[in-house]
Amino acid sequence: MDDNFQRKIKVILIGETFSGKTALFKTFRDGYFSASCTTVSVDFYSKKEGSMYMQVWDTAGQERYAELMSVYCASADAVILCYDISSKHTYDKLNDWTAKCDIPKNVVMVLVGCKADLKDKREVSAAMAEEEANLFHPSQAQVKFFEVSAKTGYNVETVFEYARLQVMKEKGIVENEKIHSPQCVLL
Ligand SMILES: Nc1nc2c(ncn2[C@@H]2O[C@H](COP(=O)(O)OP(=O)(O)OP(=O)(O)O)[C@@H](O)[C@H]2O)c(=O)[nH]1
Ligand SMILES: [Mg+2]
Repeated sequence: MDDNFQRKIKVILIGETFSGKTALFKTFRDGYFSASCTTVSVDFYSKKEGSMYMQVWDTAGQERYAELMSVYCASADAVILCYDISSKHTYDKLNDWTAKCDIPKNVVMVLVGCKADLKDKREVSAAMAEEEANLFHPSQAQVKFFEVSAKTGYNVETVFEYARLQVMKEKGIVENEKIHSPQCVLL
């Protein structure tokens, strides 16, 4: 393989405003939780993972940016669909977001209940989200469900690692190219 060639995985975060997308994005990027303001349009982050670049797009959840979502999602390898476990409203809006986004049929999708630390304010049960997760996929393919907390770091790495490995699996990409090397056979 050409050493200069780097494969890229595009992961996009979508969901209602205030659901916790930017906090999740920033905890993954920085390794710690910090205050976030509402996102304007989109933000990017690229991280090298093994032989790949994972490009994470943090989109704006405000209605006024909705028109751009189809453009952002068109080339997505993975979509992380976010809601806030303490806000039923953000869960109920998920279908609107998937409809607006024109998500590729073969996308890897992950359903993420953000702010898992706010258990005492919970409005969405994990059991319901897990049961309904596949319904959000454009081809009703499997949608893995996680609850995460950007504040405590709970499951943050797990979500992105799952998305990365699942995309690699779907695309038939092997992490270590040496696996393709011919075996040396001693005769
Ligand atoms: N307790 C707690 N608060 C969180 C967590 N994640 C985000 N928040 C808070 O929830 C609010 C909204 O978070 P954002 O990440 O900015 O939400 P967003 O989905 O990016 O919103 P838009 O950019 O408007 O689409 C902020 O006040 C965050 O500090 C979390 O894991 N736990
Ligand atoms: Mg944001």
